[in-house]
Amino acid sequence: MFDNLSERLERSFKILKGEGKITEINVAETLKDVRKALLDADVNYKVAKTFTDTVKEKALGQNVLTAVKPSQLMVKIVHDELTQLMGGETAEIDLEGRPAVILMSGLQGSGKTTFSGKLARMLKTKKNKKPLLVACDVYRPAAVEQLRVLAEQIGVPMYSEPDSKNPVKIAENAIQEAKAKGYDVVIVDTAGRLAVDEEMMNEIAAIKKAINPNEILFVVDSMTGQDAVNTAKEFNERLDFNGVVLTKLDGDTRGGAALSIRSVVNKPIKFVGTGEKLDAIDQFHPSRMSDRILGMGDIVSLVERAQEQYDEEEAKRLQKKIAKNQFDFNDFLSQIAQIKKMGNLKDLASMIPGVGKAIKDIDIDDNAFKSIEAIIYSMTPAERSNPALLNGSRRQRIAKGSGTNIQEVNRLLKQFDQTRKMMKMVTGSKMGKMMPKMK
Ligand SMILES: Nc1nc2c(ncn2[C@@H]2O[C@H](COP(=O)(O)OP(=O)(O)O)[C@@H](O)[C@H]2O)c(=O)[nH]1
Ligand SMILES: [Mg+2]
Repeated sequence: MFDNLSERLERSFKILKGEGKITEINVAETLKDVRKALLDADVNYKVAKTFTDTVKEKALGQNVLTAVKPSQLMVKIVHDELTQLMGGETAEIDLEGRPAVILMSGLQGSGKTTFSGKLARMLKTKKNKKPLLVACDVYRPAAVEQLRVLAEQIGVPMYSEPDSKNPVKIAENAIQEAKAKGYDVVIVDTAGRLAVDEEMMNEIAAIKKAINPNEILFVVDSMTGQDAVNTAKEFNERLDFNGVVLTKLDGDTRGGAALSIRSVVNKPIKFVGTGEKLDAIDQFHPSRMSDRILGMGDIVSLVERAQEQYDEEEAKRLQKKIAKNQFDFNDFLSQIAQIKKMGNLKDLASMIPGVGKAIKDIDIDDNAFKSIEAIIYSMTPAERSNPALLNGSRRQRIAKGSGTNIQEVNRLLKQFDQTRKMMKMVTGSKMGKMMPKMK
């Protein structure tokens, strides 16, 4: 996501490269480019104009006081303004009350049901909550079934009333059930229509009135660009929702919705969805998002995700082995398993500054590890724990057994050797403790 916008912005800043200072003229030129980049990314026209006006004012105002290069200064100002544009601070959701009630709203296909499942999972695993999922989409039996499957996957109970056609009543009953059984967050999934219509609005407004939720989240598909902003406006006028969930940011969305919604409806983006899997949910952090847009990567999110997935015990065990230089191929295998657990590799790699663009057109997936795994599996247990045994004839045998060739085996052994050396070097450093490096 945002690849195009990132590239365009980077090019705009180049105008200032080599310029000794910021002037009316070079700023105007840069910002004309920035504005075009924003418009092409589907940012609302007014939002783009206000944005560049503010940046201009700040850039010209700061010039006298600072010693940094104009291009660096511009990146900093644009970064800070993008962050402001997206709301500045991270917005939390309100989970007060027993139970706290969260109501989903949005068009059909925006990702409400999927997000309900993701949120329930996140609250359960990260906040130690006991959520109850509620199926209020009474028009499509398949929708209830979809929620049931998600609920089962994450081990969270679901409330539904197969014979009822009254979503208001279902929502009310679900809250009674939650009170009786001690669930502390009730997540109400509702029906959507393909376009905003009166009936849908009346229905969700009636649910709102009946259950008085802590949070109404408006779920919107970021791929719909300007339409996302318009739909947000209509829902907000009617429901006065509390926050926005931007889904499908993993697709090739141009990013305009993420950049415009906050300032058009004046409601914060609280979460983003970045995939179909249930762990593809991130809290929205405006500052990190601008890091990402400006190609600074998103190291903090990367580290957080790695921390979440990385097995502490396993890490400690590895630490010890590395320190004693006993890291072997069994450990290498378990490293690979850990990395695979962290999810889509390309997605992870793209959060590292500078890497995102470089790997844009390269396919990385779990298959990247296939031949490595095949080679290691073809080793005997003795060879795995003592790589020094691997002489020429053993290497030949392994190449044959794994369906690779001797070059690949040699390459892996060399990489393994380097990894070992590198690991020894980073041992003790913070990053090394958390996520031992692997090639
Ligand atoms: N790639 C991607 N697909 C998503 C995401 N969120 C939802 N989807 C998909 O979008 C489709 C519609 O989602 P659904 O939750 O059924 O939408 P609803 O009609 O609003 O309940 C499904 O195929 C989901 O798998 C996301 O963040 N990324
Ligand atoms: Mg649904």
